[in-house]
Amino acid sequence: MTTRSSYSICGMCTVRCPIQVESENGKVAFIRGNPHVPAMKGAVCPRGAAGIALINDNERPQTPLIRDGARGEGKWRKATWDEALDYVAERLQSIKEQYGARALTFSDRGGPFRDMHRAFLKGFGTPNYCNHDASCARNVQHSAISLTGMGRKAVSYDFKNARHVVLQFRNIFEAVNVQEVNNLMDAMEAGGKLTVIDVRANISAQKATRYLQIRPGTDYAFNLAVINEILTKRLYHRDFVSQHVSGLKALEQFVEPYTPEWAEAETGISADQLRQFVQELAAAAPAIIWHPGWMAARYTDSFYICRSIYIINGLMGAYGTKGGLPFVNKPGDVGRKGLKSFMDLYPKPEEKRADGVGWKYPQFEAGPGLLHLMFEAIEKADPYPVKAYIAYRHDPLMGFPDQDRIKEMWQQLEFIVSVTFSWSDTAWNSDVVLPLSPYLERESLIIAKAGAKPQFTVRQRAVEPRYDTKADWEIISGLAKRLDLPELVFESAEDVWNFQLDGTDVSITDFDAKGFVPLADTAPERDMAAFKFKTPSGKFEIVSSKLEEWGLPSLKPYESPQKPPKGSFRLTFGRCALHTQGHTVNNPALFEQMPENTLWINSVPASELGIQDGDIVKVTQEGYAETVKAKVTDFIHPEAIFVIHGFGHRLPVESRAYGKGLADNMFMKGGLKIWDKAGGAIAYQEHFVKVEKA
Ligand SMILES: Nc1nc2c(c(=O)[nH]1)N[C@H]1C(S)=C(S)[C@@H](COP(=O)(O)OP(=O)(O)OC[C@H]3O[C@@H](n4cnc5c(=O)[nH]c(N)nc54)[C@H](O)[C@@H]3O)O[C@H]1N2
Ligand SMILES: Nc1nc2c(c(=O)[nH]1)N[C@H]1C(S)=C(S)[C@@H](COP(=O)(O)OP(=O)(O)OC[C@H]3O[C@@H](n4cnc5c(=O)[nH]c(N)nc54)[C@H](O)[C@@H]3O)O[C@H]1N2
Ligand code: SF4
Ligand SMILES: [Mo]
Repeated sequence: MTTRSSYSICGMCTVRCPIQVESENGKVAFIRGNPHVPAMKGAVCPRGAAGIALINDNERPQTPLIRDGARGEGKWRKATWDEALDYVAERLQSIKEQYGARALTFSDRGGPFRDMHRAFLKGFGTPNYCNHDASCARNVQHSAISLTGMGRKAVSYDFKNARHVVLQFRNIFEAVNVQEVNNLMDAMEAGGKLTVIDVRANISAQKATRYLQIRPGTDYAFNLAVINEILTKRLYHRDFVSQHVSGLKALEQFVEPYTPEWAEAETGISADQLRQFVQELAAAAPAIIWHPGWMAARYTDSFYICRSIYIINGLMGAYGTKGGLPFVNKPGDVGRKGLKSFMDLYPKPEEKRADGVGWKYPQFEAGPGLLHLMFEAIEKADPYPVKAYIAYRHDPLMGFPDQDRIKEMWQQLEFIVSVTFSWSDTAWNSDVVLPLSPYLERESLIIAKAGAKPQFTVRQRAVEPRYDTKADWEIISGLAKRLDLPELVFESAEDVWNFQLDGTDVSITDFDAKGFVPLADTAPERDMAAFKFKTPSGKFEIVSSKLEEWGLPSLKPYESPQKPPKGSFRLTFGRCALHTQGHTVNNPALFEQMPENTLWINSVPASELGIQDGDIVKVTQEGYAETVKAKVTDFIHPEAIFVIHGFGHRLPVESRAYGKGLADNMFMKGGLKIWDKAGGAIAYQEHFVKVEKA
């Protein structure tokens, strides 16, 4: 028997936990958390363990496929890699000749593995790279920038040493990050407090020291009243605020009307509870973390909710603090060189982005654009025609609202390619499917991880591909070779890694010991007294000159959300520990553990509608209907219903997932137009649905 142990990075979700993989005779035998990373405690989550089932899934694309029938009809011709890559390169080249390089757009799942494919786009000559983030954390990112001049990942969360953690639309025990969960549990064992503010009592709420059930859409009201209480009782961190915060006076004036009593009527959370909570929070400060949210693409005021959260962290002095939000270090911060970037091989394309981001919308970061605006540009050929689209590890037909509208917009695309390891609605509606090897069967680029001690980490290939699939670098190399970009053509993963490590004093054998290479022995101390935020004033800017310049208020008055009409509910959604987004429902192991979602509905409206726990209910919106099993509970706000996202698959190739559960994304008609104009993200929870007994 040949056994092998390799270090890898889990790819079942975007947390990307460090793992160690044991294989026997070329098959994966065991996956554990990387034992050299203490906070992993040797564990992976249930999805991480299902990486083996992903390999064994015979219902994933197994060879390159070229569309034979109409788009979406599901008629495919199997192709060799040479044939498929020749075909893709030829189509991209001819579109480039006819419309220019800018006629190619591309979206991916964000994250650290993008350097090579973004370089490919730059080399090709298009500015139109997008990521998924308009459907996820864009509001968090833009709100962080507006206050600190730095992105959301410039700080980390020191859960282990926190004395009070607040989760507001953040369900850490189900939307899992293994290290964060372990650290938070350690903190709670040491007496740290956890407050959960949510529309329903999720698993995090069940573990919390305090659960505050909030009326959906009113989080901003609650937070403004918290700020009011902090300021009127002078509970803020004097040193931090006097040294680093500007705009306190304006904030004081602004929150004056937003008293705890006022908020009670909006949110349903009593003024007493709010006051007690704020007292406790202030007592634990500065070792507090009020998490700014992750999937914060929910309301048209989500950007301002995120800002209010960051402001509270600032008032509590949590920035740069142990047990709070310490700043992370990059290789340069510890005197080391970062990875050599493929992106630097090519000049920046001069064209403006088709989605208007960075020029028509100067308030948004141009880098990843906004995909919903890109789709609009595609449909209208405004400001110019965009004719080819590569969806790379991305399923916008499930991840963005109003699938029918998107398909209509895509009719203007002459060519759609999907690069994926599982079937998805997007792959099904593409012209070519290029099957990516699952993460245990492929290497990836080395990544630089910022942190207290920055490090380089590698994903090694644990086993050879079971089917005719390829690694990212192989696919990009294959296209680069055909499109005259020789700098991006590599013969082996080692060559790719050696390119990246060039000049860093790290060599690829240095990863053999632990799977990662720390770039510093100790975390450097940061002198907070001398610290400058990256805003124009160097302060944490509550009043942002930049926002005002763009015509956006720094402090936006609260607007009460619409109440659902009788018999209707606000559609809310989220994640569970057993699935990742839309792509694991058909995974044999995870499907078995959770084959369908249920619809959470409060027992009072349920009884008015004659709905009992376990009944099948019909959910409708503008003539569209699906059925699903009801979970009748007291633990959800009566105005909301809730489902786990990712279910309701309708692809015949996915025999297990087919027809199981409800697809929340199908109940968001017109949703591409409903987005947060200050934060950029889609507002997914501004939709109402009718529920009745089926
Ligand atoms: N297991 C698992 N883990 C994951 C993922 C996964 O798919 N599965 N995906 C990863 C990704 S991409 C992301 S973005 C993160 C998401 O991580 P989170 O944002 O933490 O996860 P969600 O479950 O989307 O939402 C959190 C909570 O928001 C609540 N909520 C809904 N509406 C409101 C509201 O109006 N107010 C308040 N206060 N709460 C509300 C929901 O009930 C839910 O409990 O998870 C990551 N981790
Ligand atoms: N209605 C509604 N819409 C939502 C959400 C919601 O809760 N409700 N959630 C939003 C959120 S938070 C996000 S992040 C987006 C997610 O939207 P997507 O990013 O589209 O979600 P995934 O299902 O993770 O899609 C990734 C695709 O990439 C493929 N893939 C290939 N290789 C890999 C790999 O190594 N790792 C992973 N993970 N995938 C790979 C998968 O097979 C899958 O088809 O959707 C958003 N949209
Ligand atoms: S949280 Fe789970 S699925 Fe996500 S990367 Fe970590 S082990 Fe994998
Ligand atoms: Mo996300």
